[in-house]
Amino acid sequence: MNMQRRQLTALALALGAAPLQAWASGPVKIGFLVKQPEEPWFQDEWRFAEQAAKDKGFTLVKIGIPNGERTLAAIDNLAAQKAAGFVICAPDVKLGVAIRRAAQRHQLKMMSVDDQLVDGAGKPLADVPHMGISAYEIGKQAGQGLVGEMKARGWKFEEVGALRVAFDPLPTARERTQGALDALKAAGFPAANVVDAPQAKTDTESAFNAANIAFTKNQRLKRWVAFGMNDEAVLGAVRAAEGRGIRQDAMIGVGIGGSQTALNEFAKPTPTGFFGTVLISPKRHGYETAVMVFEWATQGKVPPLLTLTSGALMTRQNQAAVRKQMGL
Ligand code: FCA
Repeated sequence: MNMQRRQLTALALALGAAPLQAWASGPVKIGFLVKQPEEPWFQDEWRFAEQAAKDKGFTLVKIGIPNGERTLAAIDNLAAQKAAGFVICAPDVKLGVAIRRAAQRHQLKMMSVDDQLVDGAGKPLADVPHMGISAYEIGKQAGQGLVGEMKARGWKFEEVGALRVAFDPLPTARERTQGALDALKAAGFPAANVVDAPQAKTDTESAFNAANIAFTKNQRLKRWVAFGMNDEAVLGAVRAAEGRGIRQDAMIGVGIGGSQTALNEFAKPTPTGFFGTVLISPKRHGYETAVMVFEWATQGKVPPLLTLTSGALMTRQNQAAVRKQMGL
């Protein structure tokens, strides 16, 4: 190789190794992809991610990804815009390998939020940094909330039905409801009174439909508690119960989330069967993940592989104090 060629080769290598960002003009772009942009939780996450973008000086690209096709298209779109990376809550965690492959192909930094991606065998993609909730613990807190209120009302466990609004294909959903169930059982609640209501999708309407079927099949029980993966699940159960004349005095629902879905219920002039929720932090999930991907792309700071966040039981009564504690 002559001198000139050697120099050219060295130059090419140096350019190839430069961060992608060197090629792009303008501020760094970070994507934030969520499966259900209409859900208040995800709107809150986006809002806090926007805050991070403002504070750190990057541009946030928000994309709703309701299905697999849209997910892969969104990643291509980010690459075409010369984004540096993205945060993702996928519509189906089993898309994990395809999503990771797409990110690698485009050399995009990627981190998952809320729902941890899995491989073909259902094993978490442990090499993809993830921030999620401590699902089982938070589920337990929901269950303990139900137990506490049943006791406060002097309900006999034997006369109460426990509706588990279930979305078992999603590991975090399964762990959350398992935690709630275990808390009920630990308090002496009879396993025979637990009724499953599997929802087809993770929205209020699907939970409503699932709960309706379960109530129809179990008309002997006149008092109910309800729990599920999020506030939307529990709200669906509460609305279905109301439709059958099971009102606030005969229903205790405790959700998970604490976003607008729950706050709207607490703001109603008369209490509904939506007794409480375990407040989790869209601020941490939105703000911190966006910053982590930004710093990874620009400073090479790799995010922790697994961050699990905690929650706090919030009711109509203590909502202001609990939200404040969580920095909301
Ligand atoms: C999942 C749920 C959301 C929220 C989030 C933390 O993605 O679908 O409702 O609970 O986890």
